[in-house]
Amino acid sequence: EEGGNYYLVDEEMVAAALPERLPTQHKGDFGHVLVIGGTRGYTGAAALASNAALRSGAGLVTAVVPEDLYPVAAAKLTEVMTFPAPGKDGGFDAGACAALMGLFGRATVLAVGPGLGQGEGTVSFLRELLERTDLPAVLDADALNILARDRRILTDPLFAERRKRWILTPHPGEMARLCGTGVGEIQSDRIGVAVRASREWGTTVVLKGARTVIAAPGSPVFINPTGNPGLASGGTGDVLAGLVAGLLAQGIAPVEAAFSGAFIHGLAADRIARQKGMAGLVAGDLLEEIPVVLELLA
Ligand code: NPW
Ligand code: AMP
Ligand code: MG
Repeated sequence: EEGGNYYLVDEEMVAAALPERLPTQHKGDFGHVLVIGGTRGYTGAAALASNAALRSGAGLVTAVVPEDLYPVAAAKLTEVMTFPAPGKDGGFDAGACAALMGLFGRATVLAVGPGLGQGEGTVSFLRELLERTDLPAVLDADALNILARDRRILTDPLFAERRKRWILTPHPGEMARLCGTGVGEIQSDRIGVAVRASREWGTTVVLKGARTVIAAPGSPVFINPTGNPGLASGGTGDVLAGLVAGLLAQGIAPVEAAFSGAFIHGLAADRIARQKGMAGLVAGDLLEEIPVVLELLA
């Protein structure tokens, strides 16, 4: 609630939200995540998000990258499938969406934004993508920066139904851009800002940073107590986006996927920091720790 009424996320809440794995289930039962991002200079972001989705238990993951970067992405990724989208100069073509419609038909959840870039073609591509797919989506990083430049998609009643299936994962800088304000204003009222944004846009909002705030319309507010400044390095947010998308793909409700993802991500970082310290923690370290944390919570 606005005014400071909230729940701290704990192990029991996350354990209750996590999906079971029954003896006869197969990969088709655990969802197919499409990660869309990874443009020139940022292929690592797409790789981190894709691997995190798989490590969270998703059945299938495909990384969709601009076709001229496809060999780079394919070389980085083994269990994750790769799909070359129309593009050039390391970015997506404005009309790339048409070539992806078949893939969307086979997907469960989108994770859009890690390393997406904000080139001219990409901006048009993202707009069309959000207009043409009904899929649940985690929107992160440059997807948020593009929405901040065209807030109509966040406020237009035409998109209200599909926004209910979106989880936005801004860091304070991205939230400041989305709200048209400064980082100071965001940080001085993190709960109020997240609650008002989730109501205004009708989406689940994950306001990242120390003590991540999770807000969704008609839901209590959740604060995540796990995590440490070891997470303050490049790529950790990309891991979170993939992790939340992977949980969402397994049929968890958006707000539960959001708070569970934040909790697991932070707990993984806390366990690594205890062994190796915080300074040298890198985003890739989190990937191998995610299954350990899932097993601990099960
Ligand atoms: P300042 O300095 O305060 O004005 P950006 P990015 C603010 C990809 N990546 N508290 C702060 O602003 C991403 O996926 C790829 C307060 C800061 O300067 C994106 O696509 C990687 N302020 C793209 O790069 C690894 C905070 O925001 C500015 C804050 C750009 O994403 C790296 C930086 O944010 C990266 O993930 C906080 N907690 N956090 C790869 N290996 O491929 C941020 N700010 O300008 O949105 O840039 O987050 O690096
Ligand atoms: P991004 O800025 O998108 O790479 O995301 C950074 C990730 O690290 C988010 O999940 C943040 O919540 C987390 N993070 C960054 N700094 C801290 C901190 N000091 N304490 C806890 N979590 C942090
Ligand atoms: Mg980020």
